[in-house]
Amino acid sequence: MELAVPSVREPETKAASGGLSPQLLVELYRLMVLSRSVDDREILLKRQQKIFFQISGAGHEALQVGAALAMRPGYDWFFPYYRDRALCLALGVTPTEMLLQGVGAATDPASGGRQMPTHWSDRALHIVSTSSSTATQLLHAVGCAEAGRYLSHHPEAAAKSETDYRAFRDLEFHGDEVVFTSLGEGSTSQGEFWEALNTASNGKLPVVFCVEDNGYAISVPVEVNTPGGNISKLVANFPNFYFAEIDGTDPEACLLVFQAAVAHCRAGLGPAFVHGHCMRAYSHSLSDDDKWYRSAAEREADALRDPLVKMRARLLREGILTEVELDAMEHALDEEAAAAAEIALEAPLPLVAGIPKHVYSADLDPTSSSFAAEEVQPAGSNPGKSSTGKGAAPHTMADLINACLFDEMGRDPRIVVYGEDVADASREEALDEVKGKGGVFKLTSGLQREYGSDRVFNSPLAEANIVGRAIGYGVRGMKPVVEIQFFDYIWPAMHQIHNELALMRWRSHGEWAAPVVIRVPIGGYLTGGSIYHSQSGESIFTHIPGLRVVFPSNAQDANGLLRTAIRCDDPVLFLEHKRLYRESYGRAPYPGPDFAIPFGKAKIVRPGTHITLITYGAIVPRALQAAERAHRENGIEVEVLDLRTLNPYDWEAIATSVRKTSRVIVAHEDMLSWGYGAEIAARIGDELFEDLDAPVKRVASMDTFVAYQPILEDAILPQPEAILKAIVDLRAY
Ligand SMILES: Cc1ncc(C[n+]2csc(CCOP(=O)(O)OP(=O)(O)O)c2C)c(N)n1
Ligand SMILES: [Mg+2]
Repeated sequence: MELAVPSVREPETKAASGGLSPQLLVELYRLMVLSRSVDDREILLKRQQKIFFQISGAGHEALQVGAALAMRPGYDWFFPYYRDRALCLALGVTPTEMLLQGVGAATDPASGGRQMPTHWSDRALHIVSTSSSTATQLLHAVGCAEAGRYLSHHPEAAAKSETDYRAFRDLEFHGDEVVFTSLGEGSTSQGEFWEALNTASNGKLPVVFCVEDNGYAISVPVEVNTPGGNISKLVANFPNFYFAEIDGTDPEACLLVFQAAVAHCRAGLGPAFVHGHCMRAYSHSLSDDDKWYRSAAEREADALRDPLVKMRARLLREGILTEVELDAMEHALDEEAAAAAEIALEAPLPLVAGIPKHVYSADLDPTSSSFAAEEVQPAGSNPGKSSTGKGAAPHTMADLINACLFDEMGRDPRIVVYGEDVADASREEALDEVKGKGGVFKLTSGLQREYGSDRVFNSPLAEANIVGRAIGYGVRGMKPVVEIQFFDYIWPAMHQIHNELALMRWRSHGEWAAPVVIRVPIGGYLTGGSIYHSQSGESIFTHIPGLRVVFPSNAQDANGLLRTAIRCDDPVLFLEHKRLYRESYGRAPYPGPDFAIPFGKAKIVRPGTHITLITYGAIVPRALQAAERAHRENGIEVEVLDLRTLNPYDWEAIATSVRKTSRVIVAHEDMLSWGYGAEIAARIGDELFEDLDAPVKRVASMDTFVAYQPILEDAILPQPEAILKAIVDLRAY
């Protein structure tokens, strides 16, 4: 039974009867029952072992249909969570599409068989791919809202370009668009929940936060997660919000409140926080049984609040539908779900050969010759706007990174730069009299002054916030180039990097991507940098499929590789060695505004015939010192290979050199065990065994953190002497 309700998305004023029109009440019920029918069908399929996981939205339907009908799919934006079946159905996802994901079909439009059921994604409807991680999506929603606002203030940014990632991005935006995001009450314990509220509140962003409070987080009751047991009380003092706490089992109350919440956001007054008390009609998932931890009395009391039971009773009580009509409607919806299941069970399964598809962009290959603009332009031909880093005089790595940011921001209005302390001054009125901060290492100096405070700004002191928001910007086609102040503090963002940023493209089967650049000062040799300002750890990130990792060793490479990172269609972790920022080693003239270096191309920084030394970053100058001494003192000719990018890395260059020398050392600053060199050494042992005359050697730091006292620091980090010793030993092997 289809009941068309043409005006369903128009704000309903209360009818004379004191409520919504009967037609709309029936439509709300239809959507709720359809959602439950699809859940019940999935549960059956799971019990028959035809699908492999099930988690339901049962008990949450009223809240969700209320939210969906207050918003505009394909116009507004949605960052839901796994319970939001009724929301997604009401937005326009079909039962068939949902069950295609259940069976893991090739034709599952949300993920091509990669994600569990209820991990929503629909490009046309603006439902952005979500993960299983609780609360990460809230920061994406915040970044998405910021991007929408930015684009409506800078419509020129929507223009396409033929030359970079923008060629593949059609940008849509509306000045009054609203972003919806939801989570369970237990997930409000996550720091990312609070980080999202902070930024939404501060920026008066049009984000509707919906807390679906069913009283439990798997087996953990609300009072354990939330002091006092009520999240509304805790968030009440955030400025600029519209707040509502409602009975989330009453679809009418929900719709009316969401209409008010959305109106607040559309009017630009700020975000909204809707806290709906719903219930769990079933256990957490089919892997759970709530009889293990809830009393019978509690479960029975909860069952009385089932929104379907209540709404059915109301439709009968008010004479809107008869028992016979309700039975017919419910039966028809059950049939609809059953028919969808039939289609899903017949659907083609994904091909094993397709597994690597969409790990990286298929549109733009950063190793391709289109990035090979290694031609250095004559100095002075591009005056640029930066006060530093231009002209023929040799410049530091810091200067040439700054120059690249200046050039690229001038070229591409989609770039925004933010992070901790990256602005010149958040209080703009001070800019007339102050020099400006521009980053703790001054790498972003002058950018705010040149490009304005909506393109270059300070983030809160929260690393997950920085990366999570960047993902929201990224899925809208913007290019955030964010800074994590020190590699040592990247860890709060690790969840966002690992589970969200790097996965967005693969898990959505190419539908969404967040080609964000994260610049990170890294490394030691600082004399006194100690434990929390000396860390390395690049192999932890090269172990993440979907993330490019770049690690330049000199000013010119840093400039060219950062340009490629910015123009590339994949997320990039751009590691900048702090010790190299202002070294006299590796300075270079300004190479021009289009100088780029493709990823995956190593550089022979010293040719040699006896030993191949593979390295990168701050070990490059140390390896060169050791190689010079080996030449002078021992007559050994070492070929030093600077990898420059770690994912992808240049296997061809490694293999060519090793075939020539038959002896190889891999040297890096990070700890020896499980370090980047372990993978390179293992692959050489595996694929070049026949070419080797000696075992592969590694030089790296000790398996400890870096200590403060310089004597300890020197002993912990690999020094040129240790590299020289390895060279001499290996030659004698
Ligand atoms: C970051 C993270 N930690 C743990 C989990 C495992 N987990 C999945 S759902 C869940 C409970 C969530 O409870 P709540 O936020 O109240 O949402 P509900 O499922 O009740 O709707 C947990 C612990 C996860 N998915 N993500
Ligand atoms: Mg819950």
